[in-house]
Amino acid sequence: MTKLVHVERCDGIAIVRIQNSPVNALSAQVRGDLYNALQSLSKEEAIVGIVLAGSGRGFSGGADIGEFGGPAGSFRAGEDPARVTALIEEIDKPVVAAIHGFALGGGLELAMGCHARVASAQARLGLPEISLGVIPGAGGTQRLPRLVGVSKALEMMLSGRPINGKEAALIGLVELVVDDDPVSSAIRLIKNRQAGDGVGHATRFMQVPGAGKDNQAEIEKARSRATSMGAKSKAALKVIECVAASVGQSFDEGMALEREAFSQCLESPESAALRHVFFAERAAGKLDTPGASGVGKISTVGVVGGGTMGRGIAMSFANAGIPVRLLELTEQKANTAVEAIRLEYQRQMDRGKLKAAEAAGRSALIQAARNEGEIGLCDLVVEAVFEDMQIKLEMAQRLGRACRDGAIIASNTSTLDIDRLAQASGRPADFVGLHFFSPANIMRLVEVVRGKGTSANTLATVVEVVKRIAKVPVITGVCWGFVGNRMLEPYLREVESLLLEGASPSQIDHAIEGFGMAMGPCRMMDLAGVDVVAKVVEEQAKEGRLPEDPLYRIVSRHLASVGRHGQKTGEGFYRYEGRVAADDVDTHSLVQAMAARHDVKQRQDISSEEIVERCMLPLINEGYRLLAEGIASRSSDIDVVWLTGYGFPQALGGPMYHGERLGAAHLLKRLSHYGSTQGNIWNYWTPAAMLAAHAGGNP
Ligand code: T1G
Repeated sequence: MTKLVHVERCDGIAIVRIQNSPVNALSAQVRGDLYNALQSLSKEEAIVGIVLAGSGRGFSGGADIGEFGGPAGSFRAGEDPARVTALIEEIDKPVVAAIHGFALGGGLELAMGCHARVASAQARLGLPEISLGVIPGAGGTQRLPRLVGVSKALEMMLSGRPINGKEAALIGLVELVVDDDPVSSAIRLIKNRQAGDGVGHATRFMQVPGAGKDNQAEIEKARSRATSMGAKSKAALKVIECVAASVGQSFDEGMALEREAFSQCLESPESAALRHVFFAERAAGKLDTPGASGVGKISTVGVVGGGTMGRGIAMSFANAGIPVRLLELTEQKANTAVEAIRLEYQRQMDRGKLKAAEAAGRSALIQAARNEGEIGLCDLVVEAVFEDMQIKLEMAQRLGRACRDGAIIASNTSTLDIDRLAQASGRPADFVGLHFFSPANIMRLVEVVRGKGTSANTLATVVEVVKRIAKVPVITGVCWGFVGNRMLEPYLREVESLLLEGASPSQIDHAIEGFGMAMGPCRMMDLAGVDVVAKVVEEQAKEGRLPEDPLYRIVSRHLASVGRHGQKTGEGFYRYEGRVAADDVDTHSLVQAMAARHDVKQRQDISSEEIVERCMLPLINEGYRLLAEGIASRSSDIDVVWLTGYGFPQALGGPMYHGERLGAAHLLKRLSHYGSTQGNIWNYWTPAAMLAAHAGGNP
C-alpha cells in the first residue's frame, strides 16, 4: 500500500510530509504511517529534529470525516489520533509543525501536540468539529486552553471559526508566523535550538494561562450560549465540560473525559445529520456533465434590474471582487440603485461588519451602466427584472442581441420556464437560470437551472463562479419552481388548508418552528410579501396550472386582494407593531368567513404534530417526484436547497434525509392516512412512485 507520509532528511533534520490528497485528511492509514515514521526517526541517531508538514494545499484538514460513519469504534480502528501526539511528546528531539494553507480539526490538534508551531501568515487554524456535531477528539480540548487560555479556546471551539497565522501568533497558538515557506523557518528554528534557543516543550505539561483565576464566569457564560446552538448544542456543552476539566483536572483526566465525550457526540443523530450536510454541500456543485471542455473566465458581470434582488446579486459579485455593471430602465434609476448599494455597505461598516476600505472597495466595483452596450461587454449578465413572463421574454431577446459572443446570459427567475426564455434569447447554449434567494447578498443558495440547450461549458462556468462568490450551487432541471419553490407549493397549500380548518397563524408557525424551521410559514409569507406570494399563484393561474381545487391557496390570494400584504403594510397574516408580529382578530374573521363560504368545517383539535406532518409529508413527497423526473439529480441536492435556502433544521439533515430516517413505510402510511381524512384532491396525498418503490409498496 502506498505510504501516505513521505520522509526526507536534510542536515540531520527529517521533514515528514503528509501526502493524502486533497486535504491531507488524517485517515487511519495516515495516522499509522505517521506513527511508524515518527517512531523510527526518534531512534535515528543522526536525526536531531523533525519538521511535520503537509503537501499540496495545506497542512491537514483534520480527521477523515468519511471514517466517522461506522460504529464509533471504527474511527479509532486505525492508530488512535491521540497516540500520535502522545508519541511526539515522548520524543526527546524537537518536533516542529510547519503550517501552510490550513490546519483544521485533528490537523491543528496534531500541530498542538508538537513542541512548536510555525505558520504562514494567511494559514487558517481552527477546530471546526462543532460544525459536524462533534468535539475535538485528539487532545484539542486540553491543549488549546493550555496554549491560548480558556476564553479564546472556548471561542474558537464553540464558533468553529478558524483564525489566521498572524492572529494565532498573537494569542500564543503558534511560536512563529512567517511570510515565506514555514518548512524552512521550522528547520532554522530547530537549528537555533541546537545553538541553545529553546523550541518549546510538550503542551501537556503547560499550565492553562490564568488557571488560578476564576474561569467559572467564562464557562457559565459559554454554557448559557451553548443551549441555543441547535444541532450543535450537545457538542458545545461537551466542549465546555472538557475545557472546564483542563483547568480543574489533570491532563490525563481531561483526555479521558474528552475521549468519552467525543464518542458520545460521534454517535449522536445530530452529528450524523451534520456530516451528511457537509458532504451534501460538496456534492451539490459537482457536474455530471460529460464534455465540459473547461471553465470560462468570468471577470465582469452585468446585472439588469436595480430592485432588491438586482442589488443583492450585484453585491454578491462585488463582495468576491468581481466588477459589476448595473443596468436599469434609465441611467438615473441605475445610479439610484448603485447609491442604495453604497449606503448598504456603509451600514455594514457602521455595524462593524466591514472595514472602511472594504466597504469603499466593494462599492467602487459596482457602476451604473449607461446603456445595454456596456452590459453587452460583460462575461456574464444576470437579469433580475420583474417576475413576469412577458417582461422576461422581452429582456431575454434584448440580451441575446446585446451580449457579446461567448457571454453567458442568466435569468434570476424563481419559477418561470428557462427553456422559453432561452429560446427567446436566440442563444440557448449560453442561457442558464441563476435563482438567487433573497436577500441575495446573504443567502448562500443559488439554484443553477440547466435548460435543454444550456451547454456543458456554460454550466461549468456558472457553477465555478457561484462557488467563487462563496455560495452553494445546486444544479436543477427545468420545471415550474425548480426544486425549492416546487416543494414550497404543497407545503404552503397545507398551511392555508390548516388555516381554513381553524388553526391560527401563530399556532402553525409555533409548530413549524418547534420542528426546527428557521421561520414559520405565515411569518415567512408576511416577510416576503403576501402580494408577492399571491402573484406567484396568479401567474400559475394565468398559465392554467392551478388544480381544480376551489380552496387552492385562497387565504393568501384573498389577503393580498384586500391589501393585507404583510409586514410592509403592517398587516397580513399577522398585525405588526414595527417588526413585532401579533395574532390579528381581523385575519381570524376573514379566514372564518372564507371557511363558512366554502363549507369548511373548523376544528379546535388541530395538534402541532398534525401541523408538522401535513406540512412536511407533501414536501418530502414532492422531493421524490423531483428525483423521479430528473429535476434534481441527488436527494442530497434537495436537502441542500432546503437547508441553505429555506432554513430547514440542520439537525434533521434536510427533508429527504429526514424522510429517510422516518422510513418509507412510515411516510406511505401517514400519506395514506391524510389522503383518507383530507380527501385526495389532485392526488395531493398520493405517494410518489419512487417513494412507494422505496417502501416496496404500490404507488
Ligand atoms: N475528511 C474527509 N474529506 C474531506 C475533509 C475531511 N476532513 N475535508 C475536506 N474533504 C474533502 C471534501 O469532501 C472534498 O471532497 C475535498 O476534500 C475538497 O474539500 C479528531 C474529529 C480543508 C478548508 O471540519 O473545511 O478532525 O467533494 O471542497 O474548499 O478532533 O475542506 O472533492 O470529493 O471543502 O479547498 C475537522 C473540513 C474534521 C475541515 C478545504 N475538519 N474541511 O476547503 O475544499 S473532524 C474539518 C474543510 C476532526 C478531530 C476531529 C475544507 C478545507 P470531494 P473542499 P476547499
